[in-house]
Amino acid sequence: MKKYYLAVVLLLTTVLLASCTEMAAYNDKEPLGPQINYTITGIDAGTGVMSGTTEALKVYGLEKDKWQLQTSSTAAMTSTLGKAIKNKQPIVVTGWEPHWMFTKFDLKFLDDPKGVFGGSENINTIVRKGLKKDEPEAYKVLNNFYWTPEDMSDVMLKVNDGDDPQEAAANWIKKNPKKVAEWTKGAKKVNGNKLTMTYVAWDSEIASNNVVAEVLRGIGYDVSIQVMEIQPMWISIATNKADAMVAAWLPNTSGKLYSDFKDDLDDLGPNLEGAKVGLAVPTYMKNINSIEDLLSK
Ligand code: PBE
Repeated sequence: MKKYYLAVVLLLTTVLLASCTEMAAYNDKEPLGPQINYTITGIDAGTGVMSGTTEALKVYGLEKDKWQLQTSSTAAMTSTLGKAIKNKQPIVVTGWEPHWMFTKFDLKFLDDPKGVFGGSENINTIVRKGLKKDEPEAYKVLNNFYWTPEDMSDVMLKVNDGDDPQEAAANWIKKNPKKVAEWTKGAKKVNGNKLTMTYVAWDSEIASNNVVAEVLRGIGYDVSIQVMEIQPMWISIATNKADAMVAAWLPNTSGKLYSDFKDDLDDLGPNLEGAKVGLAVPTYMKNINSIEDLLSK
C-alpha cells in the first residue's frame, strides 16, 4: 500500500515539475521559437490583423522556420497575454491600438521593416447607400462623428473594468458634452425612426459603436446594434441590410474588404486617426524588437 502511495506522489511531482518547466519565464539567452512552440497567439479568423500575420509569416521566412499562427478570439488572446505577463513568460500576440492591452500591460509593437502591416491607420465610418436621403439627421451625426484614440481608450477601459458597454458609452457622453454637441450640430430631432448598426465584438468597436448608438438615441432614433463577424458586417452595409458601421480600419487592415465592397457603400471618412496594427510582445522581451528577431537565424 505504501509503495502505491509513493508511486502516486512521485508521479504527481513529475507532472508538477513538467508543467513548471513549461511555464518557464522568458530566457533571453535562448532562441525564442522553442520557448513558445513557434506560436503567435492570434484572434478571430478573417480579421485584418490575422491576414497580416499570415502574410508576415511568409514575407519574413517565419513559416519555413516552423512559426505558426494560432486562431482564437480577442478575449482568449488577452487572457493568455495577461497570464504570460504575470509570470514574465515569453509571448507574441497580434496587437492593435487603440486597445486597453497597451494601457494595462507594458507592450511594444515589433518593427515591421518590410511594411506588411502598413503604418498608422484611420478608422472610417461607412454607411449604406441611400442613408443620406432616407435618414438625413442620422447621416449628419455619423458624418460628424470623430474622436481621438484617448477618447476610445477611456470607454474601452471602463468596459474592461466591468461596466456595461451602453452605460460606459452614456457616461462618456455625459463627460464630453462639447464633443457630442459638435457631432449633433445641425441635426434635428426625430421621432423613433429605426436605425441598425452592425459591429464586430472587438473591444475598440464595442466602445465606438455603443457611443455612436447612444448619441443617435439622444436625438430620437430607435437604434439597434447587431454584433457579427467581420465579413457579414461589411456585407450588411453593402446590401442595405444595415444602415451604418464605424469599424473600417484603413487603408491596410480592412483594405481587402473595402476594395471588394466600396462601390456599394458610402464612405464617410475617418472617425479616428492614429490607429495601428501589428505583432506585439511584452517590453521585458528586451532583445525582441523586430519581426525579424523572431527568426532562429
Ligand atoms: N482589429 C481591431 C481588427 C480591426 C479592429 C485590429 C482586431 C482587424 O484586425 O481586422
